[in-house]
Amino acid sequence: MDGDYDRKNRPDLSTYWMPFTANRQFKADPRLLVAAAGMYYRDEDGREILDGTSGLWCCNLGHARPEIAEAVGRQLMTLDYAPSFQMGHPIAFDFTAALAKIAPAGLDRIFLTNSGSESVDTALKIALAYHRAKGQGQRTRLIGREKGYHGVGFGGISVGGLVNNRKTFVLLPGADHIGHTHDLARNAFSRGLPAHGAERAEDLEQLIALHGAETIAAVIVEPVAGSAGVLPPPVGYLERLRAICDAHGILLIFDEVITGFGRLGSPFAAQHFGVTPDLMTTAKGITNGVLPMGAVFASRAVHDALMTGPQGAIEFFHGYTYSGHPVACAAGLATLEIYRREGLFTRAATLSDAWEAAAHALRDAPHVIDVRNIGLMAAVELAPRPDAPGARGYEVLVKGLAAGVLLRATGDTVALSPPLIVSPDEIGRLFETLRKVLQSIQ
Ligand code: PXG
Ligand code: PLP
Repeated sequence: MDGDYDRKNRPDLSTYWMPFTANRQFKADPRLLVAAAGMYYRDEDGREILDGTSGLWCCNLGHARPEIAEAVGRQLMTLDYAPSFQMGHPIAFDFTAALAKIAPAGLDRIFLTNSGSESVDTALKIALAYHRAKGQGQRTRLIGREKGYHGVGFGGISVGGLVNNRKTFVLLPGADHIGHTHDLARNAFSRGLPAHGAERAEDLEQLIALHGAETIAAVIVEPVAGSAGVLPPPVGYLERLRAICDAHGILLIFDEVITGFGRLGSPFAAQHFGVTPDLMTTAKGITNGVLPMGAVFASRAVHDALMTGPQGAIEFFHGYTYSGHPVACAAGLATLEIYRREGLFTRAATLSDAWEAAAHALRDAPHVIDVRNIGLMAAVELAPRPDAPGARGYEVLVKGLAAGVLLRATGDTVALSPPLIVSPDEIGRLFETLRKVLQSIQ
């Protein structure tokens, strides 16, 4: 691991307004990562920290991959930036062609963005444009799900279902939500997909009865809810959502920002579950997290519906300065090549039995009220302290770092999603360390 950070030179922390962070608490007692390689981060004190979360669910190949660094360096010196509006450059086409090869059947028309949030807002806008192009411009309603996370754009928070991300802001008119599928009473300690809850998909029928299908443009769900604390879909649930959308002409969007790029043992969750959406949003693992990049995969039917009007007309008034950024495309191409060469799209499937066993071994650890797992994702849900919800989760994060593992805490749920290169030994160490941390806290 490179890096010659000296703690004595710690920067002034005051100018950086940090995202989704308790800024004052952090700056009083900061946690700084200064280098990374393979499965490990290094902190300010030179200690190695096992990456139990792929950074923020994005570094699926582990850290400091030389092939990616070399591809990025080469691209920077060949074509560092070029505009993508009414202009093109080859590597963006190469990259979408490579993405199309691993895409779910038929989802091979690909719009490039720079993040999951941008992918979500792009997909929602495509859905609206699609219906308008089909003469159904009254379909403007966008449906999300309780506990959903779809990034932080105004579209994404409108269909999102996490109250803290919504309540401060104004939201898109007409957005509505189906119910979440978190059901501890019936499903606690399920291994893989929970048995109960497919009937929650019928919430969509209720919204259709309430609003009229002819007002609804799209439904967006994460195939496995990630930020909410790893909620795999109940058996039969996604199939039912697909069927209801089909029956009513509603587009189905899978938000695969976390589940994409091998997390479940297939390139995408759509393939893992055998359910194909009309639009699919991705980011994160698309470049192994090393440069910002996102992609929206659209079906030919959706794409082709917009390819109308005069030849010289711009079909979709949307795009980002950095859509198809050549350097991010170079990182993405190198990333896809490593997934392919090392068989990492299916590695989560190979490891998932061992992963499941290690996760569920925590069933009897202190404070644990649920363990959930699928592919190489898991969550350990803790009973909240009656007076301080979230405090236990935060303490696990801090004590986990001190014990040498990076975990993710959302509220009192601890989430794990290591790089797909994780070894069986490291899986054991992740969960054993978590057990010791749980034993050490109140
Ligand atoms: N959709 C989904 C399903 C996501 O998980 C986004 C959209 C937004 O992506 P960007 O690239 O704009 O952040 C995400 C991102 C967490 C956590 O705490 C989850 C995400 C990001 C940061 C933290 O679990 N997911
Ligand atoms: N704001 C201003 C003033 C701009 O000129 C632009 C892009 O040209 C944007 C916002 C959007 O930036 P981006 O394309 O990077 O999303």
